[in-house]
Amino acid sequence: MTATHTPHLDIRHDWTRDEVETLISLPFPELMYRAQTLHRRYFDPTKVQISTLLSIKTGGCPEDCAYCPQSALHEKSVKAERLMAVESVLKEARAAKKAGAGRFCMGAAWRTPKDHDLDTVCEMIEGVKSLGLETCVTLGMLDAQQTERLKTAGLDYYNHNLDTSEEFYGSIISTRTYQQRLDTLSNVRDAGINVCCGGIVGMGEDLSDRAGLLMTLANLPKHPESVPINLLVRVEGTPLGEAEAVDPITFVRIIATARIMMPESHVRLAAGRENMTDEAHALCFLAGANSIFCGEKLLTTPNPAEHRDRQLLSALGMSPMVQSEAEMGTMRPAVTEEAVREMVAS
Ligand code: SAM
Ligand code: DTB
Ligand code: SF4
Repeated sequence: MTATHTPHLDIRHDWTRDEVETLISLPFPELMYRAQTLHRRYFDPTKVQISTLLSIKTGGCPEDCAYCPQSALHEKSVKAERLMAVESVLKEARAAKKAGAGRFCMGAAWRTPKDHDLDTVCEMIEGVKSLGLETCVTLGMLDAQQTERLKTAGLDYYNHNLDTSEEFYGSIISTRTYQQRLDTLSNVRDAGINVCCGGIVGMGEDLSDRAGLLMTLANLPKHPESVPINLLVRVEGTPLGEAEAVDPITFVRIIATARIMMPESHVRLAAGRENMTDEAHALCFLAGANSIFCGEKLLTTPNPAEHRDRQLLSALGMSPMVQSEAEMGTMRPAVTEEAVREMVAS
C-alpha cells in the first residue's frame, strides 16, 4: 500500500453518544496521547491561528439565550447600539492586522439580518478582505439567499454555534430551535462558505450533553473547519450569571475529545480565557486547541491583554500560524510520512 496516511480512518461521521462519553472519560494520559497523535498528524502543534473579534452591532437582541449579555430579554443587558459604520470597522480591522491577526470576525446581536443591514455587512466583508485578512461573520439565522449574498461578497467563514446537545438546548434558548440552527449551517455549507461551529461548556449541562454536542458536530456531513469551544463567561444579570464553574481538567477533556473527533479542524479555545491560568492554557494547547481570539475584548466581555498572550505563546515556544498555513488543504503534516505510517500501523 502506498498511502501515506489514512484520513478515511481518522475522519468519521458515525459517532455514537456512548463512544463519545467513553472518549471524554478516558484516563487523562490516554486521552491526551490520542489527541496529540491526531493533532500532529494534521497540524504543526507549535502553531496557533489568531482571530480578532469585533462586535459590529451590540445588544438589543430579541433572542433569549440564557448565557448572553446581549439579549434584550434579560434583566441586565448591555446597552443596545446601532450597526457600526463601514469605515469604523475597517479602522479596527487595520489595527487587528497590525497586531498580527490572520482572521477578522464580526459579530452582530441579531436573530437574523435585515436586507439593508446585510448590504452594509457585505461592504464590511469586501473592505476587510481587501486588507488581506480572512473574514468571518456571525449574524444569526440565514436562508439560502442570504448565504449566497455573503458568499458573493467574499466571506470566508460563518460562525453559528450549536452551543450544546439537542436535548439540553431548550433549557438554554426558547426563541429558536436546534433544527433552525442546523438549517442555517446547511445553508452556509451549501453556499460554499467555511463553517465555524462549536458550543459552550459550563451551562449546567452533563456529560451526555457534552458528548451530544461533539457527536452532532462531528456527524455533520462535513466537519466544521473551525470549532470554537467557549467556556461560559458568567455575566451578572444573565440567567447563567451564577452557574457553577467548570474545573479546568474537565474543560481540557472536551478540547481533547473535539480534537480526536475532528482532527482536520481548527479547534478554538474561544471565550473564557480571561480567568484561565497559563497552565490551563498550556493543557488546552497540548490537548489540540490551535486557535484563539486575541485582543482585549471578545464581543462585550474581557479577553486577555495582548502582551499576556504574547508572553504565554513565547513561554510555550509557540507562534501564530501564518495565513497560508491556516488555509484548509494546504496543511502539511508536522511529522514525517514515515512517522505517520508508524502511527497508523500501531
Ligand atoms: N447572534 C448571533 C448568534 O447567536 O448566532 C451571533 C452572536 S453570538 C454572541 C455568538 C456566540 O457567542 C453564541 O453562539 C455563543 O456560543 C457565544 N457566547 C455568547 N455569550 C457567551 C458567554 N457569556 N460565554 C461564552 N460564550 C458566549
Ligand atoms: C464564538 O464561538 N465565541 C465568540 C464568537 N464565536 C462570536 C463570542 C464569544 C462571546 C463571549 C461573550 C461576549 O463577549 O459577549
Ligand atoms: Fe442574541 Fe446571539 Fe446573544 Fe443569542 S447569543 S442573545 S442570538 S446575540
